Amino acid sequence: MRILIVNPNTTAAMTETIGRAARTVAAPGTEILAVNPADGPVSIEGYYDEAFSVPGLLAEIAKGESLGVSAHIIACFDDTGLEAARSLASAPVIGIGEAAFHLAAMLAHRFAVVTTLSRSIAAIETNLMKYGLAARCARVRACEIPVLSLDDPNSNASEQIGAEIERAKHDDRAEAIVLGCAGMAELAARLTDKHGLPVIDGVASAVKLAEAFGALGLKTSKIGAYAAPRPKTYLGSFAPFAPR
Ligand code: 5HY
Repeated sequence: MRILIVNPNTTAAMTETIGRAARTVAAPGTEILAVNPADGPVSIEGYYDEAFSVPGLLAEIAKGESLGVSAHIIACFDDTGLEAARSLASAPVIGIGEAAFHLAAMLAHRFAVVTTLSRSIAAIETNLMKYGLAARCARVRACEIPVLSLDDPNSNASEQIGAEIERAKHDDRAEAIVLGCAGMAELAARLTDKHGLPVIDGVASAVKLAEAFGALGLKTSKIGAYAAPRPKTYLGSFAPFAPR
């Protein structure tokens, strides 16, 4: 099967990290296509960045559909543009945030999230409510490292995230941790070993869920919320996005 993973920000180095993490867990015979839009924010930190990442994301999803991929993954922890992508695509669309939340809820009574900046917390809390999992998440924490500083050796990211993990264990009674950024994907195994609880990365979670949907022959329901958009005219620079 072939899985398209879209990093909705425009930083190619982060897309490579995401692709590497996905290929590490992909089953033999699963091909990973990791892409990012050419236009849009270099990182997504809050609602404004998120809004400007969605058109580029949807353009990549449309390309994946024309390639006939078996599934799409949105590799931004805010699950940016998830519902629009599900309306556009026939193949399943998995957000790394939703994927990680569900795995955490099946491994622990209470979990916590450690994301990048505090400004990203609100969107994650809103998604937890939307997915019906807010009651299982003790707290969404931030390590206060900007998205593009995660792979800077001087950012001390692993230690900073680790400190929040220890606070979540002791103060929030968290029994599992969800890493709240696609750029943290390669830290999960080391943090699990170091902190003695499941530390879950959404990229790997989404890849295995995509494979499961493929194996089960399950696709997005197109008879309700995610029905194809009604054909209509879009004016101006968005004309190419018009539903036909
Ligand atoms: C992400 N931003 O996974 C989110 C994480 C965040 O560019 N990729 C980004 O901090 O909201």
